[in-house]
Amino acid sequence: MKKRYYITTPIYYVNDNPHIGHAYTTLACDVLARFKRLDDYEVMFLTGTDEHGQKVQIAANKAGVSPQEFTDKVSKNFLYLTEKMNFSNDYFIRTTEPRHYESCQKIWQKLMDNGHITLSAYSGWYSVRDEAFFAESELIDGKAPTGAPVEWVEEPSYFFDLSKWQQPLLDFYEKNPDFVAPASRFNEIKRFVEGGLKDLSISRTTFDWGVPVPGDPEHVMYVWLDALTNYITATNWTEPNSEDFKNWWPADLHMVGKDILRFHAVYWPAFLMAAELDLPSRIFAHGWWTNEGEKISKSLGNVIDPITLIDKYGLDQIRYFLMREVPFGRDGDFSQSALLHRINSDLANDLGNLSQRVLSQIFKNLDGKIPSLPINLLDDDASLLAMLKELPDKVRAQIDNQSFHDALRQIWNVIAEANRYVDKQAPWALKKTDTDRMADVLGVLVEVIRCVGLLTQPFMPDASAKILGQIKVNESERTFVHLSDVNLLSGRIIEKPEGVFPRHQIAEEG
Ligand code: ME8
Repeated sequence: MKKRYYITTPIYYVNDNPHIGHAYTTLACDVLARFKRLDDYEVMFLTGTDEHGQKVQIAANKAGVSPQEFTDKVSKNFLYLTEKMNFSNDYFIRTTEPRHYESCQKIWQKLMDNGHITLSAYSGWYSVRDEAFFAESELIDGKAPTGAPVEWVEEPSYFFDLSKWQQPLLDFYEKNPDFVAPASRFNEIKRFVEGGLKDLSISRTTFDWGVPVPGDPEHVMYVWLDALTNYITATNWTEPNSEDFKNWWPADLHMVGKDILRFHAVYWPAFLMAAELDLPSRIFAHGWWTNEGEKISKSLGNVIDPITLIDKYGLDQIRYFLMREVPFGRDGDFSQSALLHRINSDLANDLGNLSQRVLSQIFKNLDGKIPSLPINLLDDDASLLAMLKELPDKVRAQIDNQSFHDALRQIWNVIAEANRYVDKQAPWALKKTDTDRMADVLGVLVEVIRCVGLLTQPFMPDASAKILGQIKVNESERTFVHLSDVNLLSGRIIEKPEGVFPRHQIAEEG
């Protein structure tokens, strides 16, 4: 039986247009999902849209349409982004799906039956932008800690007994030291829980765009209980004896931005424990992008549209940049010059030139016939090939840690070494003096290009496919078991190679 891997993105609020931040989270999941599939896992990769709540209802009212019409229309923007970014998600969930209503009502009923929900009344501060409740003591200058405005809310409300879950959560964290990453964020979560938890208001009566509370339809469920439940809805857990649920739950990884870690690392595990469901294995909170040093926001008018970037620079260039530029987990700044540098230096020069130089020489000097590895390795051959052999495990370890930038750094270390090797061996000079040695050198290099091309597939699916296609790696030979198939290509005939990564003129950008 194949190993399974279930990975999720946050589901995005439909009141906003998709921007670089949304693309970033889903991209990280896409890289992981693709990597795991190539590594012989059966994968379920879930993304989608969060369509309920006061924020969405207000946006629909502003647009002068019903919330359902509004969400039908704007969720398509996110669907379009998944296509444009070449995301390989297996499903795109929408919280307005009927099965999701059933799922939310089922979890509610479980919490109710297990005695964790009571009816009372809420009075306090609510931030619609964050869809979160705040105590007076948490406000900063009369605003939510995120800077969002808050409003005073007084209404009947059901409460979840979150306060009772402090110790079980702390015990769980203790037993599962990798539950939240990066470690610094996990520490913040532990400090927060150690500080004590208050019962959580989980229903609202002052608007109606949400899932009705079973048996009390005056109330709609708090949007975060509804939203988090999407992760199990997608496993069809409401179906009796659901195979999908058995196969996929608990999730292996919930990928989120640091802004919503508390909901995932505190509330969600508490809901799941209270409903007697298993907890996800890991939650990774990545950092935030700023734009040329400024916070990205609609009001500042500096929102970065991923579609514009893709059209201008190419999809795989953007995918590479986002995964390479900023250590995953940290905040990062988006700058045009950093993007151009990565495109020209890492892609066009390092990888693009390596591949183009080697393939042109095979094409011109060996009639296009791919040579095998040398029978007698010289020291330089052996050391480059040894480095190449160690690469897959190194990359795998970084991917399992969600250190995407480090995975790419490892790959580019090998590319740099291969470029030094070409310069030193100078196969173009060997053409006149020792054609056997020339073929040996090109044989080593084509093996580097093959393994690098296989390993870059999750990051740059199209560009990698082009490179692999040029060296005649069949589609059935592109999974990671083939990494160790040395000499797979020997004797295959290549065509005239074409550059895969065009350079961008920096001067043009002004
Ligand atoms: O919070 N940099 O949805 P949301 C990096 N519906 N990532 C960013 C970003 C930035 N500048 N801006 C947004 C919600 N993100 C809820 C989630 S899940 C059960 C419900 C990303 O549309 C990041 O992943 O506000 C962040 O967590 C997410 O978008 C918030 O998306």
